[in-house]
Amino acid sequence: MSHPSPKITLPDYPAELQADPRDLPYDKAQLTRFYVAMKLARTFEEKLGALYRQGKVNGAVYLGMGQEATSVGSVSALKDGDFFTTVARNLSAFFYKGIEPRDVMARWMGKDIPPSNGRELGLFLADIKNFGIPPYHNGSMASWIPSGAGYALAFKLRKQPNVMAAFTGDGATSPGDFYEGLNFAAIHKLPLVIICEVNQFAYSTSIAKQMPVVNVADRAPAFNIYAETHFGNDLFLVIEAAQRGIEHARSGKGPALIEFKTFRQRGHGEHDDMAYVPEELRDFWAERDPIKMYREWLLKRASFTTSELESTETQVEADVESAITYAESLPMPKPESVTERLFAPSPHDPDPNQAAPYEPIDHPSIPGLTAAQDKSEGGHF
Ligand SMILES: Cc1ncc(C[n+]2csc(CCOP(=O)(O)OP(=O)(O)O)c2C)c(N)n1
Ligand SMILES: [Mg+2]
Repeated sequence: MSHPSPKITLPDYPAELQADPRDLPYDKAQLTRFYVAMKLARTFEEKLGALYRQGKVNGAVYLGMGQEATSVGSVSALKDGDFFTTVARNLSAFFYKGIEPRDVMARWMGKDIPPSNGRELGLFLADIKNFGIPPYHNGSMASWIPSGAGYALAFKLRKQPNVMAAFTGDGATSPGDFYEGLNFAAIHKLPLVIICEVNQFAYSTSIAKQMPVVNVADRAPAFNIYAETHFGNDLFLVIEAAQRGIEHARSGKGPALIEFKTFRQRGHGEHDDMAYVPEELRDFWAERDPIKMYREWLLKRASFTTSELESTETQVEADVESAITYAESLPMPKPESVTERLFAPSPHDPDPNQAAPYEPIDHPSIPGLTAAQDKSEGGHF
């Protein structure tokens, strides 16, 4: 089936990073950390897509290729004790924070490791204690905005100087949860930061077909909140904008909505061939690939050498290969354990050592209908 390309207007984004290294507070180790997180996610996802096609990954696979700068730049602006929630396309944020590739790979393969023991997709990672990632939602689009507002409310009530950063897609700014959550956060001036990754599509629906405004930030006046819009493939622009939004929220002035224009380089999931995405749009964003741009900047402006970057890339590939070997070596969960650990224990759970609270009723006081009383004609409604 052919898909006629709609007429599109391409934005005027440069194909190279603009920052002057002399103005930046980052040493070589930090610049390398940004690169490793982005490159590791890209390499991992390329392999993950291949494993999916080989039938080695359970369920659907969703990738964040093309959005690495928005993820890494935004989480790099968080401080100790801040929380963040991600959706499907923020693997590079996990790697920046130090989550091990082998643990992520084992989850994608449904292996029997904690904390979920094969019970959820690799992308739904949660680890508050080590990484500040709370278990955020049930997969329903934008539900993480009201639950994010809840975490932000907890910070405020505890007088804790932290923020809750919620990554969200462009499509997720249309459902009702987005409005209710942001409205509540705005009224109570909660430290909630929405990092909106506008990757041009929600499934196969383009932005123009699901938003009556051009920018997500154009929705902000409805909540009277702070908002900015930027090109999201320039790592340093992302970092600066995220820092402003995060510090705004931290200072008690209420939520911030930081919008980054970027591109989903793959389909919604790996089952989607993205045939509906015009060639012109793909080419435009391929030239502005965030990792390609950052790599060129490191070489041209930050005095990294090709051999330094190549050895980093070799190491990244080796790390992904060992993650796969490790994940493949792990056992699958035992089938008989399928009903275990579905719910966390509650203080209201009945005590299994006590007698049942109600005895079974052997002689109910309401008698059954006699044949003459029964008008049901044998049927049931
Ligand atoms: C309430 C609800 N409706 C529909 C879906 C199915 N769904 C999952 S992701 C998605 C599109 C998300 O688009 P966007 O927010 O732009 O994020 P992206 O996938 O582009 O990162 C849809 C419609 C859902 N999860 N929840
Ligand atoms: Mg989207």
